Amino acid sequence: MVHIRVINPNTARAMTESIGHCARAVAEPSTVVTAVNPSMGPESIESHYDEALAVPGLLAEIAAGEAAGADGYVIACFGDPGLDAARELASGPVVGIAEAAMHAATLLGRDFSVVTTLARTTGRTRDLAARYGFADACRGVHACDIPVLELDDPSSNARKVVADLCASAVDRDGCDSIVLGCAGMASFCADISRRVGVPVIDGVAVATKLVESLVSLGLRTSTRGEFARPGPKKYAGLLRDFSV
Ligand code: 5HY
Repeated sequence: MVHIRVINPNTARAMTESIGHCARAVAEPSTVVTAVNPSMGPESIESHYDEALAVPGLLAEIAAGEAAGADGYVIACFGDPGLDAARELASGPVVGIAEAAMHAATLLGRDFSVVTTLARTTGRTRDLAARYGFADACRGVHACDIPVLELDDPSSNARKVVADLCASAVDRDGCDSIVLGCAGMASFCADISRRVGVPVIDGVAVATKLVESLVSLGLRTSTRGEFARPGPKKYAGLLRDFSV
């Protein structure tokens, strides 16, 4: 039995439920998926400020996972917030959904395009593509300009808007696959795949399977160097409880 803790780093419970549903849909029957979100932090992550303030809550959920015996973790936010810090804290593997989706895309073709939420997040997506070695493979990053929390609001028509943008991205960029740029788009994946004629990649599903595979292979983050557990240190003020 593998226990995976899927962490939605924002505080939107309904979104966490949807993410958990998508992760369980692809996990092995013997895998236990616990979908959680912090009780502190931003209700959605759409800026560098949001992302920075989401990290303490994310790390608190990693610490809670360690206490609960989790074998591995998925960071279910397309900015992969706090990924390095989470790897220092977790005894099992930690995979971000952007990292997972981009790796999968390059296993399925030469290049990919990303369809994300707000235009202001496209820079972060390009930073991650470069960090993961996919700057050349990332043909385009396209924003649908629908806020994260409106993606599951039927009146926003988000599913159609995102599908249309995926189809036009394939035409404009000539990319081999599409990466969905938000955990809130995970439930759109099957419909859009039927429509656009190229692989459409949801990072929640890929990251869940990657963590499951790494755990079943007995593989975890190397603790020899930069991802070794941080030494004891005092933290003051609001963060006083974050001493490790
Ligand atoms: C996400 N924000 O996946 C990102 C998407 C984005 O709250 N969950 C969020 O717009 O960067």
